[in-house]
Amino acid sequence: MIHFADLHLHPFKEHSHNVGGKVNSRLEWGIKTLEWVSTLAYHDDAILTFSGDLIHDPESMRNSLFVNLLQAYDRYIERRGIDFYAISGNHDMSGYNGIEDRSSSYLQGLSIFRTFKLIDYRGVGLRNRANRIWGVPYLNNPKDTIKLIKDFNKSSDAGDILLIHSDLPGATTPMGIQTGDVDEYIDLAYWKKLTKKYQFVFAGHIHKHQRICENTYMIGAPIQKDSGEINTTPGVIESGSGSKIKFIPLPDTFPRFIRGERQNDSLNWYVPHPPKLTSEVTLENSGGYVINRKKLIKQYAKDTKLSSTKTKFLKTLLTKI
Ligand SMILES: [Mn+2]
Repeated sequence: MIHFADLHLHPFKEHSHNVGGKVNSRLEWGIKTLEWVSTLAYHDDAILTFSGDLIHDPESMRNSLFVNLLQAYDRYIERRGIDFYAISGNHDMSGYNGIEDRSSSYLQGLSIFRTFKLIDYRGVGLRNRANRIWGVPYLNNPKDTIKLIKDFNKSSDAGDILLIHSDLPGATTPMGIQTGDVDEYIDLAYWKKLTKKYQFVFAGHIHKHQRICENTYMIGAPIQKDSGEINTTPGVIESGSGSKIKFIPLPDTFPRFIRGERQNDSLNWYVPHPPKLTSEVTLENSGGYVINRKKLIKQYAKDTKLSSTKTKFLKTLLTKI
């Protein structure tokens, strides 16, 4: 089985650069990632699981995305007969999501495909397997998350698989921030106890691949979604019949974010270095407790090499108010 999450399909404008007359479209790369993932599953044992955030914008879907998604799903998954078990992430749902107050999800629409199984709030049997797979969609209130897993635990068996879209205790974000406990209710010890029945828990939401505890993995994004993920390795998880799993990184033929100026490279997405500040504004050099706005603007203009017209405009804006 191949497990992935957080594809965030979207016609992102930033970095969809035009190189030598050819547009490097980020939506196309997202679709190509879906093709890569489905090809892995096809050569594996034809089962895909998805832990939420297929689409990036929860409110609306661009025309080009709608067509691309349906065609790609049909071509790479439906016609290949790959079973696809999915849950909804916060980006797939347009409103507040609670057990008693459920939001609509884009993924409900994909249920027109024979291979697509939305498993939000339920467990289903896996074809040709003894075990079941259970789905915990993104829930706004962590109390609902606990309630749903406890409910699953009444009928789940040892060795089942759980999909979830949530922060998890002790997880680290792509920017290196530790999320800590998921509010007062879920610390790591509690999480281990709550999910001890499951052979694996595959989570989406945080775009950095990491192991949370013995059975629980944050899968990470299959392709970098923004420059904040510059230091992460995108990819998917492969599980076999045993208890071993393997992380499969996205091939180098796919783009990644790189810090610096664009080199002779039409593939990757370059992110300029932030301007270096030549000096810091302190209480001493800002003119006392009242910050000297003119001095600040002068320093800012120098540091960012701002044009004189823009500097003048900024000065008018910030000193006349
Ligand atoms: Mn998410």
